Amino acid sequence: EEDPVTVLVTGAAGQIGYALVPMIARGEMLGPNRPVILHLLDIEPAAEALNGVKMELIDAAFPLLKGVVATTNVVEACTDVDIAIMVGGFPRKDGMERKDVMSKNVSIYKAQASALHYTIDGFSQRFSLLLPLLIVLLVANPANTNALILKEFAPSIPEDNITSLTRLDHNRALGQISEKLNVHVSDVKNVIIWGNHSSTQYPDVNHATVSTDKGTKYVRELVNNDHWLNTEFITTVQQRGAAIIKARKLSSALSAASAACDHIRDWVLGTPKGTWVSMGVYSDGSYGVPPGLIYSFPVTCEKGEWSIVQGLKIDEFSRAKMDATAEELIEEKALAYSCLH
Ligand code: NAX
Repeated sequence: EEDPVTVLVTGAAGQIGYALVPMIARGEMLGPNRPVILHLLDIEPAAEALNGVKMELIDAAFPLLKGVVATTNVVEACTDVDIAIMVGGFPRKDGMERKDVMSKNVSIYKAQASALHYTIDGFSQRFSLLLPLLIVLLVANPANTNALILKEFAPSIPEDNITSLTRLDHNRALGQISEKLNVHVSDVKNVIIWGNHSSTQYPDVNHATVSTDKGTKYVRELVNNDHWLNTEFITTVQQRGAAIIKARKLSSALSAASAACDHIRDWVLGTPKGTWVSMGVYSDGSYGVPPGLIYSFPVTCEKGEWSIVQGLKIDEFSRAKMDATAEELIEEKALAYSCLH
């Protein structure tokens, strides 16, 4: 049997957590042969609910689940973790200023970064694990900027090991194309989400393809409606989160959990040949994106390492949208840093 992997889920008593933990325990994230130990973290007011989640995990009798730690202690939760999925955060409430929400989340991610930072030492003795060092996925909003704060305060975690979730947006874009063309979603690939996980994100289909009986075709050629692709398609993907809230009176949860599994699975086990996915990663200046931001790029992954897909042609329309979402991230970063002082 393979070595177990320890996965931390923060905000585990919340709605995404509730959808995510059974997926992990069933092997949907790391495959059907990989045992997992779950560390579930939430805050004191949610302690009882968190314990209920633990009870249900036990009751589900998942064969791959080798242990569950449910705690409100950040240090206990972070100890000996291989994969950290950060879903816990402070939501924006009616009448709250953006700065107040940012300030709450900055202090949460500063504290959790420190806890993760101090557990890293323990990893030097561990050699037979799937992953050589902790990897982190930031889901809680503002996801890109929370990831940047975490990177800042966890200097023992290499910057390449800290990413944020835009896979939900990526999957939403695949879904819209599949619906439009009436093709299987698994035949659509290589859409891109550039930038921030917010309404300024740029869903780009210029390089996206569909596998058909007659070979691989470009999405632009098959849709044959540039106006739709340049307007309604983009806004539908950008506004999808709001549309779900309107319909469900609750924000996306099962699709967010599924996207988090996809993100980690592809990162750890690799992207299929010829396929890329979108991930929020630390910018190295590729495509003229300012370095020092966590920005969503097209990436391929192999053996637990991602690399940004290079050499894609960027037209003027795309350039403007990529720059606008970078601008927003620069502003968010400044706001986050102003909360630190
Ligand atoms: P919920 O409010 O249902 O759950 C959040 C949980 O986090 C709660 O149980 C809360 O007690 C806990 N929490 C708060 N502070 C904490 C702390 N300091 N440490 C540990 N736990 C803490 O929200 P849910 O719908 O599950 O969404 C979670 C986060 O994901 C939100 O920030 C949301 O905005 C974000 N999202 C991000 C997405 C993405 O694609 N990146 C999409 C879905 C989602 O909107």
